[in-house]
Formats: sequence, C-alpha cells, structure tokens
Amino acid sequence: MKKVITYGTFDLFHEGHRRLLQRAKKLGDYLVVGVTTDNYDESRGKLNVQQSLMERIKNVKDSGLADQIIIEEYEGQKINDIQKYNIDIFAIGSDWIGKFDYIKEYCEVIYLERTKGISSTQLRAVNNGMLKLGIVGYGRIANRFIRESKYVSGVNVEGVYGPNLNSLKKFVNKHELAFYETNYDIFLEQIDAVYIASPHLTHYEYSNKALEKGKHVLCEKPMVLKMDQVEKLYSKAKNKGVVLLEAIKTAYSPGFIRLISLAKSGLIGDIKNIDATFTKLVKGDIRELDALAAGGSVTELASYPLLVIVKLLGSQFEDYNFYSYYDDEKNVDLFTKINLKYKDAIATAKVGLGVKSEGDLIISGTKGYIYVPSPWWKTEYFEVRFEDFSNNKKQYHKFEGDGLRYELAEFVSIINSKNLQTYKLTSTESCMIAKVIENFRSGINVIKI
Ligand code: C2G
Repeated sequence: MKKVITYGTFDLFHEGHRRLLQRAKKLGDYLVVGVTTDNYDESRGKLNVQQSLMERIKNVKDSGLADQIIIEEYEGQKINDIQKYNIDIFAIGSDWIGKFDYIKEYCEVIYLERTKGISSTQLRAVNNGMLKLGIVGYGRIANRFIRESKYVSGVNVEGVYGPNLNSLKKFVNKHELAFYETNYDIFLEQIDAVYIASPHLTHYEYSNKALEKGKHVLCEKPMVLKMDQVEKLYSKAKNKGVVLLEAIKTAYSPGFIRLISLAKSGLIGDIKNIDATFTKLVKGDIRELDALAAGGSVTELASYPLLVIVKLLGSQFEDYNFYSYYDDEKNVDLFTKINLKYKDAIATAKVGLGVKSEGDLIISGTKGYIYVPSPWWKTEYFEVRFEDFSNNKKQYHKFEGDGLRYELAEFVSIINSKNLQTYKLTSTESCMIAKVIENFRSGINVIKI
C-alpha cells in the first residue's frame, strides 16, 4: 500500500485545499492529512487563522478525502511522522517549492501546482471570508508581498495590474496568479481589494479610482506626497464604506505595538525627545534617486521615523526644519535631518540614501529611556534603561519574515471586522506624515548643506 502525507492549516476550506487533497490522494492508496495547531501556526508566523483547530479538522474530514487525520504541533514533526506512519510520498502545494527538499532523505517529495484564483464569484458563498486581492505593480516590494501573503489566512492574491505586458506575464507565471491585466478598470472588476505597490507618483490616481469603485485599498508608503490628497482619499474611503490603509509595515508589527504602549505607559516618565534614524545606501539609475519619480531620502524613508514620532508625540507639531545634503545634479536629497518641535517635546528623524548611520531609535523621558537597536523599524528587541541600571528591562518580540504579513493581516482583519479602521495607523497619523513630506518637498524651512 502506497501511503501519502500532506499538511496544512485548512482554514476557511476552499477549492485550492480540496483540489490539493484530491490530487495528493490520487498519488497513492492512503492519505494522511496533518492539520496544524494554533500554536504551531503562530510559531511559524502564520497570521489571521480564523477557524479553531476543531473546525479546521472538520473541514478536512468533511472533504471525505482523508483516510487519517493527525495534528501537526511542532517544527520538525514531519520527519517523525513520515517514519512513524511509513509514508512513501510527501505532497504539498507548489507555493512551498524547495522548502521541503530536506524530506527527500525520508520519502519521495512531490510539489503539486497550487490552485490559482480560488475565490471565483461562484465559490464566494462557499468560501465565505476569502478576500480576492489584486496587486498594482510588479517590482521588488510586490514580489516580497506575495511571498509574505502565503502567511496570511483569508486572502488570496488573484492577479496583477501594470503597464508592461512582458513583466506582467513573468510575474503571473512566477507567482502562479490567476490573471494579469493592463486595463485598470477591468482589473478592478475582478477583485475585492487592491495592494498598490507602484511608483510614488501613481499612488493617488490608483487609490482614488479603486476607492471610487468600492474596493479596499492597501497603499505602499508614502501613500501620497500631499496632505490634502490623503484627506481626500480617506474621505472617499469613508463615503464608500471601504478600508484605506497605508502600508508602513512597522506600524502593524507586534514588537512596535508593544514598544509604543510601553513608552506611553509612563514607565520612562514624560517623553521629551525622540531620535529615529533610517539610512539605506543605494547607487545607480534607480527610482530612489530619480527626482522625476519623487526619489530622495525623505520620500523613500521618512515614513518610518515619522511614524514613531506621530505615535508618541501626536500630529500637532509647532515648528520644524530640515537640514539636507543634496545631490545637486540629480536634485534629490541624499541625507536629511528633520527636526520637529512640539509644545512639550522635540524629535529628530534622520534619513539617508547616500549617507550611512546607525539605524537605531531612542525615546528619552524624564525617568528613563527606551533604546531600540538597528533595525528598529523591524522592531524585535528593545531595552528600557534607567539611571539605576538594575531596574533596566529587556523585551523581545518576534518579527516574522519581511514583516509585510503584518500589514496585510491587519488589512484583512479590519475588512472582516467591518470596523474599517485601526488604531495602529489612523488617518490623522497618515496625514501628519504626508504633511511633513509635503513641507520638505515644497522647500519650506529646508536648509541645504
Ligand atoms: N493550496 C493550494 N492552492 C491554494 C491554496 C493552498 O494548492 N490556492 C495548498 C497549499 O499549498 C498547501 C495546502 O493547500 O499544500 C494547505 O494550505 P494552507 O492551509 O494554506 O496551509 P499551509 O500554510 O500551506 O501549510 O505544515 C504546514 C504546511 O507547511 C503548509
């Protein structure tokens, strides 16, 4: 008897799951299905699982395709199961290609092509809860986003929109998506929500049109470069009853959320100063250094330090200035120090594409300070430090993968909750970030060095 094993979360059981089990079963005579526990999913960084383990086991049982159902509880269990149940074939979806090659030492490994476009309208009622997402753009961040989306339950990336047919075809093949489209209106008709990962200057138009058509929008940062445009987009989202969210990944990550609430708790006293730095050296003819594509350190990177500043000190700063080192030929800033003065506190954000510095964050209060080492925007570890260092505290929170899964998980979760907004990044906070970027771009209080 040929025995096959496969594993999965099987949350909101859909056509992709059913087809996978069907084909896995056909590979042999007896199919063992491992269903992941909530704990294991958490430890492997899977977010937003909506059904309980019991419900998910029932999903698999009701498919009638499993001869035996087991529970997957820990990293490395697959090797033990394969030996324990005398398994001949390990089968899994092609989204995991290469990941399970280590199992070849124990049995045959077969990657089955994943099902594209699982949540067609026809299946919608059955799949209750699966969000159809489309991506605008096929650059580096879009590639990373798709990889991360596999770790978020309840959403499927269906298709991609962009101007270049060849790039679209490549992207769709690489990521096994259901469709590509060069017509934005037709693209929007096929999805519930859109992730905008195109160049900065295109964000407003794409977001605006998607909202107009009643689609939820997750837009890469900086969402737009003018405050009145952010306001217009949020007001449109509100009128249409859909979600608009700025994709600043840090805002949604567990470590950063804990950092903010701890800093606000009074543990370090009143916050008087914030120093946040983010630099990334880049070279060549790239978008980041192209003035016509709104490149430069502030537009590329300032969203992150401004995020922590607005979260802790609010959006009502009283005064500001910018010290900036420019590449005069390219007309882009290679390093900028943003100084903000509030009624009771001051803050500095340093960003650089042509100057390297330590990417850390210090939040200084009247009783102590919080130190977050580089890269603080992927908040994993931080220390609360006092004059008497025996009172110091250390905290660690895992930051999974590229962190893009956190913004996507929040996006899906607020769509499902019908709440349509989140305290993790509010419209007022997004507006403040845009306002600072806008002031810089219009040259107000910019002192060049
Ligand atoms: N799948 C598919 N087509 C889809 C979606 C999922 O073929 N459109 C497959 C996946 O590749 C996987 C199975 O269905 O083989 C279960 O998918 P999930 O429930 O998302 O579980 P997953 O996170 O892939 O768990 O130990 C767990 C495993 O590593 C995989």
